[in-house]
Amino acid sequence: MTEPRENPSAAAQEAADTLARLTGVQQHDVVVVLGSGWVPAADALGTTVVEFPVTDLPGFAPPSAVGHAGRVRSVDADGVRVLVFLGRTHLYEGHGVEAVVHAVRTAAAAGCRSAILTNGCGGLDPSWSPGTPVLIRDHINLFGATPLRGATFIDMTDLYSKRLRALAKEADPTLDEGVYAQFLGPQYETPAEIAMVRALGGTLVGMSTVQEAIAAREAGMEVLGVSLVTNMAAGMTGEPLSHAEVLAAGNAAASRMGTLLAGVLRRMH
Ligand code: 8IG
Repeated sequence: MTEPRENPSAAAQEAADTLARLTGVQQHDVVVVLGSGWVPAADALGTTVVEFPVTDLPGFAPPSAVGHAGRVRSVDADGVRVLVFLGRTHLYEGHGVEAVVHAVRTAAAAGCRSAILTNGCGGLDPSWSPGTPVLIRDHINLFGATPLRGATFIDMTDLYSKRLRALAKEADPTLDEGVYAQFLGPQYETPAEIAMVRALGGTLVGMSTVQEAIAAREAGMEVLGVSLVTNMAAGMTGEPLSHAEVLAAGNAAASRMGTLLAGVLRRMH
C-alpha cells in the first residue's frame, strides 16, 4: 500500500481501484463530502448501493471526532453515481494535508468530475440563525496549508463554481452566499479572531474544506461548497460554543439539507 504522504496520486489510484472492487461501480460521477451536521442528510441523496467504513479503502485514517462518521457510500441518484464520504479527515488530526485531500483525490481517480463539499461552521452574519445553509462564494486560506507541491500554480479566481451556485439557488432560492475563512482548530476562535475575520471580509469560519477545494480544482473538478451555519461565531451571543450544540443544529437541519443536496444533484446532470 502506498501512503498518501509518499505518493498522493498513486495512493488515490489504489483507493479508487479498491472502491471499484468493493462497490462494483467502475466509474463515479460526483463526490459529496458530508461534514459536521450533514451526515444525517445522507439518506436523501439516492439509493444506497453499498456502504462500508472508509478505512476499508487504503490510505484513510480512522475518524477521531464524534459526529464524523468515517463511512463511504456509493449512491445511485437516478443514474448519477454519487460517491459519498460521511465524515472527513481534518488538518487538526495531524495526519497531514495529503490525508485531508485523499478522499477528493480518490474520487477524481474514480472518475468524479464534480465535488460537493459541505461543512458545519460558525457564521458572522447575525441573520444566519443556527441551521442556515450558506453557499461558499470564496475562501480565505488563513494559515496557508496547501495540498499542492512544488511550482503548481493553479487559478483560484472561480474556485467555487458560479454555475453550481446558480443550480443550488434554483433548488433553494433562499440561499445566501458567504466567504469561508479557515482556521486550523481544533479550538474555536477567540472574539478577537472573529473581529479579524470580519475585517478581512470573511463571513463563515470553519476548520475544513479549503484544501479539499484546492485539490479538487487541481484535479479539474467543478466545486460546490455549502456551509451549514451551526452556531454564531465566537463572541456574538455571549454564550460559549459547544460541539454538542453543533451536532444538535445539524440533526435539526438534516431534512432540509438532504432536500437541498438532492435538488442540486438532480439539476447537475
Ligand atoms: I460546526 O464557530 C463549527 N465548526 N473554526 N468556528 C470554527 N469551526 C467551526 C465552528 C466555528 N463551528
